[in-house]
Amino acid sequence: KVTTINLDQPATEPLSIPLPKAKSINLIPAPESLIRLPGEFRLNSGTAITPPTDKASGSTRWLQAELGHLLHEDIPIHQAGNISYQLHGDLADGAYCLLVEPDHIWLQAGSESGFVHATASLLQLIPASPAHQVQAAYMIPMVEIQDQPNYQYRGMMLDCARHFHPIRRLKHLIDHLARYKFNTFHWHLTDDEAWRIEIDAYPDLTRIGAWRGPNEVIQPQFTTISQRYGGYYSKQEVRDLIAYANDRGVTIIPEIDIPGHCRAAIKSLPDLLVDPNDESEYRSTQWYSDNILSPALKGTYTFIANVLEEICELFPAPYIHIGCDEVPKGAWTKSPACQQLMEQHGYQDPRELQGHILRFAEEILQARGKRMMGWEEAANGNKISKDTLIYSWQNEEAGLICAREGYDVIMQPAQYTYLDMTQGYSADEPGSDWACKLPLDVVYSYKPLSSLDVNDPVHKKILGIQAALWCELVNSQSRFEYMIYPRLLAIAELCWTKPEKRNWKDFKARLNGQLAYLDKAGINYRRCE
Ligand code: TNX
Repeated sequence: KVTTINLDQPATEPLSIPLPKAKSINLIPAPESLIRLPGEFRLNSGTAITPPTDKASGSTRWLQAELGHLLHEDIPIHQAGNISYQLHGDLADGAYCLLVEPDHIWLQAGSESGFVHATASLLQLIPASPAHQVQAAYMIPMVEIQDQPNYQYRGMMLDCARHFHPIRRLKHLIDHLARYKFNTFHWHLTDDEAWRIEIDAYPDLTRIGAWRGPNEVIQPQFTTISQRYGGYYSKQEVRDLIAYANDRGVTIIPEIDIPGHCRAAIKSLPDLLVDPNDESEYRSTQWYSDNILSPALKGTYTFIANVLEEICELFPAPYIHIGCDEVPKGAWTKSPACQQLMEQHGYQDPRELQGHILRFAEEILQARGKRMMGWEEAANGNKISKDTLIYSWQNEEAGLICAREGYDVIMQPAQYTYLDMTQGYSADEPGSDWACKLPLDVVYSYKPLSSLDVNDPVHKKILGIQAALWCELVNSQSRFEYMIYPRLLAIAELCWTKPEKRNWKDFKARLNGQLAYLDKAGINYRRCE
């Protein structure tokens, strides 16, 4: 069919589709300042981006992908475009201005991250249309926004070991992390139940360790899995995900959890990792009795060095997380080789052996120019340097103690940020509750560091806040979404917005606007009362 276009007539949108009006502005996290002006910018097939500065090239790709998705056509880049990224050297790292005028949108920043944040705000200003409906135009309200983050580190940890999350799901999550101005994805890649990352030196780690069942006993229900299932990430998939996240301003930090939570590695490489003379008896929190690496085995150090070497090479992030949570009492107590190692170094307590392993890992990472990160237990035993960054998870106080000792700290207190905790009070509400029950309003009620005096120098040691989804009980896309949304949005605001600007009622009102978007995206978020 040939269509004749009358060039004398201005292009119009098809009349049958009503134009959605720009309504209230529902940004999450709340920006520092926002002025609404009368007027609107019409986003349609005439929209184009002017050639961006270097620092905005990732943001531009992200914006093109999102707008292309909304309009079902490619957004070109040319000199006469009506969306422009402008470099403003005086804007601090992460800060941005967003100006929407009727005929032009300006995104201004002095840093890559600032451009990403401006893009995130712009995307949130686009009104959500009904699910699966492509519109010919979207009306973006005329605004002037000036904004900057409260915390420099804004993260989410995802456990991909207990259950495997396919790359598609991770990309979708990263889209949302970026949309809500998170800048870090902490990727928990290994645990007792599985090992999820390809390591060239040890193909058995994924050939054996990436698969669960049958007849495997999983905790805490002691149920049996009848089918073999699982999966792992190839190095090529990882590189691709890193690039994808990088365009969206999200750094990916890998976690290889040692010396506890190592059952999958030990079962995969028994010749290397099993000390046949170790008769120690222990039960981990998750009830395993065979999941701790031995500090007295040469193989342990070969393993750590080889794995970390490949991880350092694969991930450009300046940090590598080595776990170090939950090594149970009793480990290493009945091993002649561990006994000997303790005597050799004058250690009084078997738990010092953990520091021994960590110090080795830290040296490897430092030699490759990386900073080590670990859970709060990594600070026990005083063997590692203060250069290691600590994540506190049991409560905020544990993190404050580490900060006072001189560590930089990320706060991830289970009582407020654990998305695996149940979000309601009825018995059929999914999730666990060992730390608390965690409905949305409790998440939002978290007042980080409120126990500290405003002038306490410890404030400077707290780099940020992180949400965490542990996945013992999360084995499907729909459960994954249900546990994450909308609580992630509350944590986004705790990370970004200054405390004096946070207000629960106001947040709830803005959340309604975001829920319309989540509906459109087909996300199975938990409905709020
Ligand atoms: C504690 S938080 C763990 C995880 C569990 C989680 C369940 C932390 C460092 N370790 O191994 O999955 O609780 O909520």
